[in-house]
Amino acid sequence: MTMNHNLYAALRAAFPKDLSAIAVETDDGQFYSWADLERASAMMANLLDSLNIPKGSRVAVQVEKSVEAMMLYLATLRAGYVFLPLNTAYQSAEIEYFIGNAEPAVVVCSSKNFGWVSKIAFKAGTQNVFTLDDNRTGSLLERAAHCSDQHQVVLNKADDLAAILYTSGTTGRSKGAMLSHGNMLSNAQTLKKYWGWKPGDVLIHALPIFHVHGLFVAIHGALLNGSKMIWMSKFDPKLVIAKMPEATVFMGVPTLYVRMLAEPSLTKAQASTMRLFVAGSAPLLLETFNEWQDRVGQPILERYGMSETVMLTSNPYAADARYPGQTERRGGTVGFPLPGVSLRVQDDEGKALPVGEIGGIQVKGPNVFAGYWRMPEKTKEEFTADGYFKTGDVGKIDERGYVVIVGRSKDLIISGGYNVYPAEIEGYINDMAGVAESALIGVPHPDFGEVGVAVVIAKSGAKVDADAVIAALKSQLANFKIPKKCFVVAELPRNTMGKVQKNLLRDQYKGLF
Ligand code: MLC
Ligand code: AMP
Repeated sequence: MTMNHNLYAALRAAFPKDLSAIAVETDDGQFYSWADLERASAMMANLLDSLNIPKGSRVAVQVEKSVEAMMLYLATLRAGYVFLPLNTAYQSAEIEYFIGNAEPAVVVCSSKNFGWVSKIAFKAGTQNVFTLDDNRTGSLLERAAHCSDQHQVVLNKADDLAAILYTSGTTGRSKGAMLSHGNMLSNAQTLKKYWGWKPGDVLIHALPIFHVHGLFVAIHGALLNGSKMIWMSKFDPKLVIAKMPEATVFMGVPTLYVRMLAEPSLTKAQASTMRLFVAGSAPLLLETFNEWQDRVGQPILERYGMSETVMLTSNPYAADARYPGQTERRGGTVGFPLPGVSLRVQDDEGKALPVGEIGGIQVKGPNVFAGYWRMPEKTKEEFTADGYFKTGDVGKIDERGYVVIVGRSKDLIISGGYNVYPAEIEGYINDMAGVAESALIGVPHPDFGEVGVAVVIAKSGAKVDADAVIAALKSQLANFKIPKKCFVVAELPRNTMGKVQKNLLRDQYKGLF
Protein backbone atom coordinates (compact mmCIF):
# COMPACT_ATOMS: atom_id res chain seq x y z
CA MET A 1 0.00 0.00 0.00
CA THR A 2 1.27 3.49 -0.84
CA MET A 3 2.01 5.50 2.29
CA ASN A 4 0.04 8.74 2.48
CA HIS A 5 2.23 11.64 3.66
CA ASN A 6 -0.68 14.07 3.74
CA LEU A 7 -0.29 16.05 6.97
CA TYR A 8 -4.02 16.06 7.68
CA ALA A 9 -4.12 12.27 7.42
CA ALA A 10 -1.51 12.06 10.19
CA LEU A 11 -3.28 14.60 12.37
CA ARG A 12 -6.62 12.86 11.82
CA ALA A 13 -5.12 9.52 12.82
CA ALA A 14 -4.19 11.06 16.17
CA PHE A 15 -7.73 12.27 16.99
CA PRO A 16 -9.10 10.50 20.07
CA LYS A 17 -11.37 7.47 19.62
CA ASP A 18 -14.27 9.39 21.09
CA LEU A 19 -14.92 11.97 18.40
CA SER A 20 -17.66 13.56 20.46
CA ALA A 21 -15.08 14.78 23.01
CA ILE A 22 -14.25 18.50 23.06
CA ALA A 23 -11.40 19.43 20.72
CA VAL A 24 -11.61 23.20 21.02
CA GLU A 25 -13.23 25.48 23.57
CA THR A 26 -13.32 29.17 22.64
CA ASP A 27 -13.29 32.38 24.66
CA ASP A 28 -16.78 33.22 23.32
CA GLY A 29 -18.24 30.06 24.83
CA GLN A 30 -18.27 27.78 21.78
CA PHE A 31 -17.34 24.09 21.94
CA TYR A 32 -16.14 22.08 18.96
CA SER A 33 -15.82 18.31 19.03
CA TRP A 34 -13.27 16.26 17.10
CA ALA A 35 -16.14 15.20 14.84
CA ASP A 36 -16.81 18.90 14.13
CA LEU A 37 -13.20 19.38 13.00
CA GLU A 38 -13.39 16.32 10.76
CA ARG A 39 -16.81 17.14 9.27
CA ALA A 40 -16.37 20.88 8.77
CA SER A 41 -12.93 20.45 7.19
CA ALA A 42 -14.46 17.79 4.90
CA MET A 43 -17.20 20.20 3.82
CA MET A 44 -14.72 22.97 3.12
CA ALA A 45 -12.45 20.51 1.27
CA ASN A 46 -15.43 19.48 -0.89
CA LEU A 47 -16.15 23.14 -1.57
CA LEU A 48 -12.55 23.70 -2.72
CA ASP A 49 -12.74 20.57 -4.90
CA SER A 50 -15.98 21.81 -6.47
CA LEU A 51 -14.14 24.86 -7.81
CA ASN A 52 -12.26 22.65 -10.30
CA ILE A 53 -8.87 24.06 -9.45
CA PRO A 54 -5.72 21.98 -9.92
CA LYS A 55 -4.11 20.27 -6.93
CA GLY A 56 -1.32 22.48 -5.63
CA SER A 57 -3.40 25.65 -6.17
CA ARG A 58 -2.79 28.29 -3.55
CA VAL A 59 -5.51 29.24 -1.09
CA ALA A 60 -4.64 32.68 0.29
CA VAL A 61 -6.30 33.53 3.58
CA GLN A 62 -6.42 36.86 5.43
CA VAL A 63 -9.04 36.50 8.15
CA GLU A 64 -9.41 37.15 11.87
CA LYS A 65 -8.54 34.24 14.13
CA SER A 66 -11.35 31.70 14.43
CA VAL A 67 -11.76 27.93 14.73
CA GLU A 68 -13.34 28.02 11.25
CA ALA A 69 -10.12 29.57 9.91
CA MET A 70 -8.21 26.63 11.38
CA MET A 71 -10.73 24.26 9.77
CA LEU A 72 -10.07 25.97 6.43
CA TYR A 73 -6.36 25.28 6.94
CA LEU A 74 -7.13 21.61 7.62
CA ALA A 75 -9.45 21.49 4.59
CA THR A 76 -6.73 22.91 2.35
CA LEU A 77 -4.28 20.27 3.57
CA ARG A 78 -6.65 17.34 3.24
CA ALA A 79 -7.71 18.33 -0.28
CA GLY A 80 -4.12 18.77 -1.49
CA TYR A 81 -4.04 22.53 -1.99
CA VAL A 82 -1.46 24.96 -0.63
CA PHE A 83 -2.30 27.19 2.33
CA LEU A 84 -1.07 30.78 2.24
CA PRO A 85 -1.79 32.58 5.52
CA LEU A 86 -1.58 36.39 5.61
CA ASN A 87 -1.22 38.67 8.62
CA THR A 88 -4.49 40.55 9.27
CA ALA A 89 -2.51 43.77 9.67
CA TYR A 90 -1.40 43.80 6.01
CA GLN A 91 -2.85 46.64 3.95
CA SER A 92 -3.61 46.80 0.23
CA ALA A 93 -0.11 47.31 -1.20
CA GLU A 94 1.17 44.38 0.86
CA ILE A 95 -1.74 42.11 -0.11
CA GLU A 96 -1.40 43.11 -3.74
CA TYR A 97 2.19 41.90 -3.74
CA PHE A 98 1.41 38.53 -2.11
CA ILE A 99 -1.56 37.82 -4.36
CA GLY A 100 0.35 38.92 -7.44
CA ASN A 101 3.31 36.75 -6.54
CA ALA A 102 1.49 33.62 -5.38
CA GLU A 103 -1.36 33.72 -7.93
CA PRO A 104 -3.83 31.97 -5.63
CA ALA A 105 -6.84 30.21 -7.13
CA VAL A 106 -8.83 31.05 -4.00
CA VAL A 107 -8.72 34.08 -1.73
CA VAL A 108 -10.56 34.17 1.59
CA CYS A 109 -10.88 37.49 3.43
CA SER A 110 -12.93 39.20 6.14
CA SER A 111 -16.22 40.61 4.85
CA LYS A 112 -15.18 44.11 5.94
CA ASN A 113 -12.24 43.89 3.49
CA PHE A 114 -14.09 42.18 0.64
CA GLY A 115 -14.29 45.34 -1.48
CA TRP A 116 -10.59 46.05 -1.78
CA VAL A 117 -9.30 42.48 -1.43
CA SER A 118 -11.59 41.11 -4.15
CA LYS A 119 -10.58 43.95 -6.46
CA ILE A 120 -6.92 43.01 -6.04
CA ALA A 121 -7.68 39.31 -6.41
CA PHE A 122 -9.82 39.61 -9.53
CA LYS A 123 -7.23 41.89 -11.12
CA ALA A 124 -4.58 39.23 -10.47
CA GLY A 125 -6.76 36.58 -12.12
CA THR A 126 -8.12 34.86 -9.00
CA GLN A 127 -11.64 33.69 -9.74
CA ASN A 128 -12.80 32.59 -6.30
CA VAL A 129 -13.03 35.09 -3.46
CA PHE A 130 -14.88 34.09 -0.30
CA THR A 131 -15.46 35.81 3.02
CA LEU A 132 -15.01 34.33 6.47
CA ASP A 133 -15.63 36.24 9.68
CA ASP A 134 -14.79 35.41 13.26
CA ASN A 135 -18.47 35.05 14.20
CA ARG A 136 -19.10 31.91 12.11
CA THR A 137 -20.48 33.79 9.12
CA GLY A 138 -19.33 34.52 5.57
CA SER A 139 -19.78 33.18 2.07
CA LEU A 140 -17.23 30.39 2.61
CA LEU A 141 -19.38 28.79 5.31
CA GLU A 142 -22.60 29.45 3.41
CA ARG A 143 -21.22 27.63 0.38
CA ALA A 144 -19.61 24.85 2.40
CA ALA A 145 -22.94 24.21 4.17
CA HIS A 146 -24.21 22.73 0.89
CA CYS A 147 -21.28 20.32 0.56
CA SER A 148 -21.02 16.74 1.78
CA ASP A 149 -19.36 16.14 5.15
CA GLN A 150 -17.59 13.05 3.79
CA HIS A 151 -14.26 13.63 2.08
CA GLN A 152 -11.45 11.26 1.15
CA VAL A 153 -8.09 12.77 2.19
CA VAL A 154 -5.89 13.04 -0.92
CA LEU A 155 -2.76 11.00 -1.34
CA ASN A 156 0.38 13.11 -1.00
CA LYS A 157 4.09 12.50 -1.21
CA ALA A 158 6.25 13.87 1.61
CA ASP A 159 7.68 16.59 -0.62
CA ASP A 160 4.33 17.83 -1.94
CA LEU A 161 3.78 21.46 -1.12
CA ALA A 162 1.45 22.16 1.82
CA ALA A 163 1.95 25.83 2.65
CA ILE A 164 3.71 29.00 1.56
CA LEU A 165 4.81 31.47 4.22
CA TYR A 166 5.98 34.87 3.09
CA THR A 167 9.08 36.03 4.90
CA SER A 168 12.09 38.31 4.84
CA GLY A 169 13.06 40.53 1.97
CA THR A 170 16.25 42.01 3.44
CA THR A 171 16.79 43.44 -0.01
CA GLY A 172 13.79 43.66 -2.27
CA ARG A 173 10.46 41.95 -1.82
CA SER A 174 9.18 39.20 0.44
CA LYS A 175 9.93 35.60 -0.46
CA GLY A 176 7.45 32.74 -0.17
CA ALA A 177 8.98 29.87 1.79
CA MET A 178 7.58 26.60 0.40
CA LEU A 179 6.91 24.04 3.12
CA SER A 180 5.95 20.48 2.30
CA HIS A 181 3.70 18.00 4.11
CA GLY A 182 6.89 16.13 5.05
CA ASN A 183 8.63 19.24 6.45
CA MET A 184 5.77 19.93 8.81
CA LEU A 185 4.85 16.41 9.79
CA SER A 186 8.42 15.38 10.59
CA ASN A 187 8.84 18.50 12.73
CA ALA A 188 5.55 17.99 14.56
CA GLN A 189 6.44 14.35 15.29
CA THR A 190 9.86 15.35 16.59
CA LEU A 191 8.39 18.01 18.89
CA LYS A 192 5.74 15.60 20.15
CA LYS A 193 8.49 13.35 21.52
CA TYR A 194 10.97 16.04 22.52
CA TRP A 195 8.42 18.10 24.45
CA GLY A 196 6.85 15.04 26.04
CA TRP A 197 3.26 15.60 24.83
CA LYS A 198 1.10 13.17 26.77
CA PRO A 199 -2.52 12.07 27.17
CA GLY A 200 -4.60 14.68 28.93
CA ASP A 201 -2.52 17.64 27.81
CA VAL A 202 -4.54 20.81 27.16
CA LEU A 203 -3.05 23.71 25.18
CA ILE A 204 -3.91 27.36 25.69
CA HIS A 205 -3.80 28.79 22.17
CA ALA A 206 -3.44 32.59 22.28
CA LEU A 207 -1.19 33.29 19.27
CA PRO A 208 -2.24 34.51 15.84
CA ILE A 209 -2.66 31.75 13.26
CA PHE A 210 -0.91 33.26 10.28
CA HIS A 211 2.67 32.44 11.29
CA VAL A 212 4.67 29.32 12.08
CA HIS A 213 4.35 29.60 15.86
CA GLY A 214 0.55 29.74 16.21
CA LEU A 215 -0.41 27.89 13.02
CA PHE A 216 2.07 25.04 12.96
CA VAL A 217 3.89 24.55 16.26
CA ALA A 218 0.85 25.09 18.45
CA ILE A 219 -1.95 23.59 16.32
CA HIS A 220 0.01 20.59 15.02
CA GLY A 221 1.27 19.94 18.55
CA ALA A 222 -2.23 19.77 20.01
CA LEU A 223 -3.87 17.88 17.13
CA LEU A 224 -1.09 15.32 16.79
CA ASN A 225 -1.56 14.56 20.46
CA GLY A 226 -5.36 14.50 20.34
CA SER A 227 -5.24 17.35 22.84
CA LYS A 228 -7.93 19.88 23.57
CA MET A 229 -7.23 23.54 22.84
CA ILE A 230 -8.47 26.46 24.89
CA TRP A 231 -8.76 28.91 22.02
CA MET A 232 -8.38 32.66 22.53
CA SER A 233 -9.14 35.03 19.70
CA LYS A 234 -6.57 37.48 21.01
CA PHE A 235 -3.88 37.37 23.68
CA ASP A 236 -5.11 38.72 27.01
CA PRO A 237 -2.70 38.08 29.89
CA LYS A 238 -5.44 38.02 32.55
CA LEU A 239 -7.49 35.48 30.62
CA VAL A 240 -4.53 33.18 29.93
CA ILE A 241 -3.62 33.19 33.62
CA ALA A 242 -7.27 32.60 34.62
CA LYS A 243 -7.43 29.55 32.33
CA MET A 244 -4.16 27.98 33.48
CA PRO A 245 -5.81 25.66 36.04
CA GLU A 246 -7.64 23.94 33.13
CA ALA A 247 -4.52 23.56 30.99
CA THR A 248 -1.04 22.06 30.84
CA VAL A 249 0.79 23.69 27.90
CA PHE A 250 1.21 27.29 26.70
CA MET A 251 3.19 28.76 23.81
CA GLY A 252 4.05 32.40 23.32
CA VAL A 253 6.47 34.99 22.01
CA PRO A 254 8.52 36.74 24.73
CA THR A 255 6.17 39.77 24.84
CA LEU A 256 3.38 37.50 26.09
CA TYR A 257 5.53 36.35 29.01
CA VAL A 258 6.56 39.92 29.84
CA ARG A 259 2.89 40.95 29.90
CA MET A 260 1.85 38.00 32.08
CA LEU A 261 4.63 38.80 34.56
CA ALA A 262 3.04 42.24 35.01
CA GLU A 263 -0.13 40.55 36.36
CA PRO A 264 -0.38 39.95 40.13
CA SER A 265 -2.64 36.94 39.41
CA LEU A 266 0.36 35.02 38.00
CA THR A 267 1.44 32.77 40.87
CA LYS A 268 2.89 29.32 41.40
CA ALA A 269 -0.47 28.05 42.64
CA GLN A 270 -2.32 29.42 39.63
CA ALA A 271 0.14 27.68 37.26
CA SER A 272 0.37 24.44 39.21
CA THR A 273 -1.26 22.24 36.53
CA MET A 274 0.89 23.72 33.77
CA ARG A 275 3.76 21.43 32.76
CA LEU A 276 5.22 23.37 29.82
CA PHE A 277 5.68 27.02 28.86
CA VAL A 278 7.31 27.40 25.44
CA ALA A 279 8.80 30.67 24.16
CA GLY A 280 10.25 31.55 20.79
CA SER A 281 10.08 33.66 17.61
CA ALA A 282 12.27 36.32 19.24
CA PRO A 283 15.00 36.35 21.90
CA LEU A 284 13.75 35.73 25.42
CA LEU A 285 15.66 38.00 27.81
CA LEU A 286 17.52 36.18 30.57
CA GLU A 287 15.81 38.58 32.96
CA THR A 288 12.36 37.33 31.83
CA PHE A 289 13.51 33.70 32.04
CA ASN A 290 14.74 34.23 35.62
CA GLU A 291 11.73 36.23 36.75
CA TRP A 292 9.38 33.53 35.40
CA GLN A 293 11.35 30.81 37.16
CA ASP A 294 11.03 32.71 40.46
CA ARG A 295 7.35 33.57 40.14
CA VAL A 296 5.99 30.42 38.52
CA GLY A 297 8.49 27.89 39.83
CA GLN A 298 9.38 26.40 36.45
CA PRO A 299 11.67 27.54 33.67
CA ILE A 300 10.31 28.65 30.30
CA LEU A 301 11.44 26.30 27.54
CA GLU A 302 13.00 28.46 24.80
CA ARG A 303 13.22 27.10 21.27
CA TYR A 304 14.35 28.58 17.94
CA GLY A 305 12.76 28.33 14.52
CA MET A 306 12.02 30.05 11.24
CA SER A 307 9.34 30.13 8.56
CA GLU A 308 11.78 28.31 6.25
CA THR A 309 12.52 25.50 8.68
CA VAL A 310 9.76 25.27 11.28
CA MET A 311 11.55 24.38 14.56
CA LEU A 312 15.33 23.95 14.67
CA THR A 313 16.53 23.83 18.24
CA SER A 314 14.99 23.48 21.67
CA ASN A 315 15.94 23.47 25.29
CA PRO A 316 15.20 20.06 26.80
CA TYR A 317 11.83 19.24 28.30
CA ALA A 318 13.30 16.90 30.92
CA ALA A 319 16.22 14.55 31.35
CA ASP A 320 15.67 11.64 28.95
CA ALA A 321 17.96 8.68 28.19
CA ARG A 322 17.25 9.17 24.48
CA TYR A 323 18.95 12.58 24.59
CA PRO A 324 22.06 12.17 26.73
CA GLY A 325 23.49 15.35 28.23
CA GLN A 326 20.32 17.32 27.48
CA THR A 327 18.93 17.82 30.92
CA GLU A 328 18.52 21.41 31.90
CA ARG A 329 16.87 24.49 30.35
CA ARG A 330 19.37 27.32 30.19
CA GLY A 331 18.21 30.90 29.87
CA GLY A 332 19.94 32.89 27.15
CA THR A 333 20.26 29.78 24.97
CA VAL A 334 17.92 28.14 22.46
CA GLY A 335 18.98 24.65 23.49
CA PHE A 336 20.07 21.78 21.26
CA PRO A 337 19.49 21.03 17.58
CA LEU A 338 16.32 18.92 17.52
CA PRO A 339 16.75 15.21 16.73
CA GLY A 340 17.27 14.94 12.96
CA VAL A 341 18.45 18.56 12.56
CA SER A 342 22.11 19.19 11.70
CA LEU A 343 23.28 22.60 12.81
CA ARG A 344 26.70 24.13 12.29
CA VAL A 345 28.37 27.52 12.67
CA GLN A 346 30.53 28.85 9.84
CA ASP A 347 32.57 31.95 9.17
CA ASP A 348 32.11 34.17 6.10
CA GLU A 349 34.61 32.08 4.13
CA GLY A 350 32.61 28.90 4.69
CA LYS A 351 34.96 27.45 7.31
CA ALA A 352 33.38 25.45 10.13
CA LEU A 353 33.98 27.15 13.48
CA PRO A 354 34.95 25.36 16.68
CA VAL A 355 32.93 25.34 19.89
CA GLY A 356 32.41 28.78 21.37
CA GLU A 357 33.21 30.77 18.24
CA ILE A 358 30.63 33.07 16.72
CA GLY A 359 29.53 32.77 13.09
CA GLY A 360 26.60 32.16 10.75
CA ILE A 361 24.14 29.42 11.77
CA GLN A 362 23.43 26.86 9.01
CA VAL A 363 20.98 23.98 9.15
CA LYS A 364 19.93 20.85 7.35
CA GLY A 365 17.17 18.33 8.04
CA PRO A 366 13.78 16.93 7.02
CA ASN A 367 12.17 20.13 8.34
CA VAL A 368 14.06 22.47 6.00
CA PHE A 369 11.95 23.98 3.20
CA ALA A 370 12.28 23.25 -0.51
CA GLY A 371 13.02 26.83 -1.55
CA TYR A 372 11.40 30.17 -2.24
CA TRP A 373 8.32 30.28 -4.44
CA ARG A 374 9.34 31.15 -8.00
CA MET A 375 12.72 32.51 -6.86
CA PRO A 376 15.29 29.86 -7.81
CA GLU A 377 18.15 32.37 -7.69
CA LYS A 378 17.29 33.51 -4.15
CA THR A 379 16.94 29.88 -3.11
CA LYS A 380 20.37 29.09 -4.49
CA GLU A 381 21.94 32.02 -2.64
CA GLU A 382 20.56 30.83 0.69
CA PHE A 383 21.89 27.27 0.50
CA THR A 384 25.51 26.12 0.68
CA ALA A 385 26.96 23.76 -1.94
CA ASP A 386 26.50 20.86 0.51
CA GLY A 387 22.85 21.61 1.11
CA TYR A 388 22.81 23.61 4.35
CA PHE A 389 20.37 26.52 4.66
CA LYS A 390 21.92 29.79 5.79
CA THR A 391 19.59 31.08 8.50
CA GLY A 392 20.95 34.63 8.62
CA ASP A 393 21.19 34.24 12.38
CA VAL A 394 24.54 34.64 14.09
CA GLY A 395 25.52 32.53 17.05
CA LYS A 396 27.68 29.86 18.60
CA ILE A 397 27.52 26.38 20.08
CA ASP A 398 28.78 26.41 23.64
CA GLU A 399 30.95 23.76 25.31
CA ARG A 400 27.87 21.84 26.49
CA GLY A 401 26.27 21.82 23.05
CA TYR A 402 23.70 24.56 23.65
CA VAL A 403 23.09 26.92 20.73
CA VAL A 404 23.32 30.60 21.62
CA ILE A 405 22.01 33.24 19.21
CA VAL A 406 23.93 36.50 19.51
CA GLY A 407 22.57 38.49 16.58
CA ARG A 408 21.59 38.46 12.92
CA SER A 409 23.52 39.06 9.74
CA LYS A 410 20.21 39.83 8.01
CA ASP A 411 18.96 43.38 8.57
CA LEU A 412 15.82 42.45 10.45
CA ILE A 413 13.95 43.82 13.46
CA ILE A 414 11.78 41.42 15.49
CA SER A 415 9.11 43.36 17.30
CA GLY A 416 6.75 41.46 19.60
CA GLY A 417 7.45 38.36 17.49
CA TYR A 418 6.66 40.04 14.16
CA ASN A 419 9.40 40.61 11.60
CA VAL A 420 10.04 44.08 10.25
CA TYR A 421 12.43 44.46 7.32
CA PRO A 422 14.14 47.86 7.45
CA ALA A 423 14.75 47.86 3.67
CA GLU A 424 10.99 47.78 3.07
CA ILE A 425 10.18 50.67 5.43
CA GLU A 426 13.17 52.72 4.25
CA GLY A 427 11.93 52.30 0.67
CA TYR A 428 8.59 53.87 1.61
CA ILE A 429 10.23 56.73 3.55
CA ASN A 430 12.76 57.46 0.80
CA ASP A 431 9.89 57.87 -1.68
CA MET A 432 8.33 60.65 0.41
CA ALA A 433 8.63 64.24 -0.79
CA GLY A 434 11.66 66.04 0.64
CA VAL A 435 13.38 62.91 1.99
CA ALA A 436 16.97 62.36 0.91
CA GLU A 437 17.63 59.13 2.82
CA SER A 438 16.53 57.14 5.84
CA ALA A 439 17.63 54.35 8.15
CA LEU A 440 15.34 52.14 10.21
CA ILE A 441 16.99 50.66 13.26
CA GLY A 442 15.82 48.29 15.99
CA VAL A 443 16.13 49.54 19.56
CA PRO A 444 15.36 47.73 22.83
CA HIS A 445 11.78 48.03 24.08
CA PRO A 446 10.42 46.77 27.41
CA ASP A 447 7.21 45.31 25.92
CA PHE A 448 8.00 44.34 22.32
CA GLY A 449 11.65 43.41 22.95
CA GLU A 450 12.71 45.53 20.04
CA VAL A 451 10.94 48.24 18.01
CA GLY A 452 11.74 50.20 14.86
CA VAL A 453 12.96 53.80 14.97
CA ALA A 454 13.35 55.82 11.77
CA VAL A 455 16.20 58.29 11.31
CA VAL A 456 15.65 60.53 8.30
CA ILE A 457 17.63 63.20 6.45
CA ALA A 458 15.90 65.81 4.31
CA LYS A 459 16.98 66.91 0.84
CA SER A 460 18.83 70.21 0.95
CA GLY A 461 16.36 73.05 1.24
CA ALA A 462 13.45 70.71 2.03
CA LYS A 463 11.64 70.37 5.35
CA VAL A 464 10.51 66.95 6.57
CA ASP A 465 8.15 66.56 9.49
CA ALA A 466 8.74 63.45 11.62
CA ASP A 467 5.05 63.05 12.56
CA ALA A 468 4.06 63.34 8.90
CA VAL A 469 6.46 60.50 8.03
CA ILE A 470 4.81 58.25 10.60
CA ALA A 471 1.31 59.26 9.49
CA ALA A 472 2.13 58.54 5.85
CA LEU A 473 3.51 55.10 6.72
CA LYS A 474 0.40 54.27 8.74
CA SER A 475 -1.75 54.67 5.65
CA GLN A 476 0.37 52.19 3.67
CA LEU A 477 1.79 49.50 5.92
CA ALA A 478 0.79 46.93 8.53
CA ASN A 479 0.61 48.64 11.95
CA PHE A 480 3.40 46.60 13.58
CA LYS A 481 5.84 47.84 10.90
CA ILE A 482 5.31 51.52 11.79
CA PRO A 483 8.37 53.01 13.52
CA LYS A 484 7.54 53.91 17.11
CA LYS A 485 9.55 57.14 16.69
CA CYS A 486 11.01 59.16 13.85
CA PHE A 487 13.89 61.63 14.00
CA VAL A 488 14.83 64.07 11.26
CA VAL A 489 18.58 64.72 11.51
CA ALA A 490 21.27 66.60 9.57
CA GLU A 491 23.34 63.55 8.66
CA LEU A 492 23.68 59.80 9.12
CA PRO A 493 26.93 58.24 10.38
CA ARG A 494 28.81 56.54 7.55
CA ASN A 495 31.86 54.37 7.14
CA THR A 496 34.64 55.12 4.67
CA MET A 497 32.68 53.33 1.95
CA GLY A 498 29.76 55.72 2.53
CA LYS A 499 27.53 53.00 4.04
CA VAL A 500 25.25 54.04 6.91
CA GLN A 501 26.59 52.67 10.19
CA LYS A 502 23.42 51.37 11.79
CA ASN A 503 25.35 50.03 14.77
CA LEU A 504 26.24 53.61 15.75
CA LEU A 505 22.63 54.71 15.36
CA ARG A 506 21.45 51.76 17.47
CA ASP A 507 23.92 52.81 20.13
CA GLN A 508 22.79 56.41 20.03
CA TYR A 509 19.08 55.56 20.39
CA LYS A 510 19.26 52.46 22.58
CA GLY A 511 17.92 54.22 25.69
CA LEU A 512 14.82 55.69 24.01
CA PHE A 513 12.25 53.40 25.62
C1 MLC B 1 0.92 45.31 18.05
N1 MLC B 1 1.58 46.48 17.93
C2 MLC B 1 2.86 46.23 17.71
C3 MLC B 1 2.97 44.83 17.72
N2 MLC B 1 1.75 44.28 17.93
N3 MLC B 1 3.91 47.03 17.54
C4 MLC B 1 5.10 46.45 17.35
N4 MLC B 1 5.29 45.11 17.33
C5 MLC B 1 4.23 44.28 17.52
N5 MLC B 1 4.38 42.96 17.51
C6 MLC B 1 1.02 47.83 18.02
C7 MLC B 1 -0.03 48.09 16.98
O1 MLC B 1 0.59 48.59 15.84
C8 MLC B 1 -0.91 49.11 17.65
O2 MLC B 1 -0.31 50.38 17.53
C9 MLC B 1 -0.85 48.72 19.12
O3 MLC B 1 0.34 47.95 19.28
C10 MLC B 1 -2.04 47.88 19.56
O4 MLC B 1 -2.27 46.84 18.61
P1 MLC B 1 -2.91 45.44 19.04
O5 MLC B 1 -3.05 44.60 17.85
O6 MLC B 1 -4.09 45.72 19.91
O7 MLC B 1 -1.75 44.89 19.94
P2 MLC B 1 -1.72 43.65 20.87
O8 MLC B 1 -2.96 42.87 20.75
O9 MLC B 1 -1.28 44.10 22.20
O10 MLC B 1 -0.57 42.78 20.17
C11 MLC B 1 0.64 42.53 20.74
C12 MLC B 1 0.99 41.03 20.58
C13 MLC B 1 1.00 40.72 19.07
C14 MLC B 1 2.33 40.81 21.21
C15 MLC B 1 -0.07 40.20 21.28
O11 MLC B 1 1.96 41.52 18.43
C16 MLC B 1 1.27 39.27 18.79
O12 MLC B 1 0.35 38.46 18.83
N6 MLC B 1 2.51 38.90 18.53
C17 MLC B 1 2.85 37.50 18.23
C18 MLC B 1 3.46 37.39 16.88
C19 MLC B 1 3.71 35.93 16.46
O13 MLC B 1 2.83 35.08 16.60
N7 MLC B 1 4.90 35.65 15.98
C20 MLC B 1 5.27 34.33 15.54
C21 MLC B 1 6.03 34.42 14.26
S1 MLC B 1 6.61 32.80 13.79
P3 MLC B 1 -1.16 51.67 17.12
O14 MLC B 1 -0.14 52.75 17.16
O15 MLC B 1 -1.68 51.37 15.77
O16 MLC B 1 -2.21 51.75 18.17
C22 MLC B 1 8.31 32.88 13.88
C23 MLC B 1 9.06 31.59 13.79
C24 MLC B 1 9.26 31.06 15.15
O17 MLC B 1 8.85 33.89 14.11
O18 MLC B 1 10.39 30.73 15.54
O19 MLC B 1 8.25 30.94 15.84
P1 AMP C 1 10.35 34.17 10.74
O1 AMP C 1 11.00 34.48 9.46
O2 AMP C 1 9.19 35.04 11.06
O3 AMP C 1 10.03 32.76 10.82
O4 AMP C 1 11.40 34.52 11.87
C1 AMP C 1 12.50 33.70 12.09
C2 AMP C 1 13.54 34.41 12.89
O5 AMP C 1 13.08 34.62 14.22
C3 AMP C 1 14.80 33.58 13.06
O6 AMP C 1 15.63 33.62 11.93
C4 AMP C 1 15.41 34.23 14.27
O7 AMP C 1 16.10 35.41 13.90
C5 AMP C 1 14.20 34.61 15.09
N1 AMP C 1 13.97 33.69 16.21
C6 AMP C 1 13.08 32.67 16.30
N2 AMP C 1 13.17 32.08 17.51
C7 AMP C 1 14.13 32.74 18.21
C8 AMP C 1 14.69 32.63 19.51
N3 AMP C 1 14.25 31.73 20.39
N4 AMP C 1 15.67 33.48 19.85
C9 AMP C 1 16.12 34.41 19.01
N5 AMP C 1 15.64 34.59 17.78
C10 AMP C 1 14.64 33.76 17.37
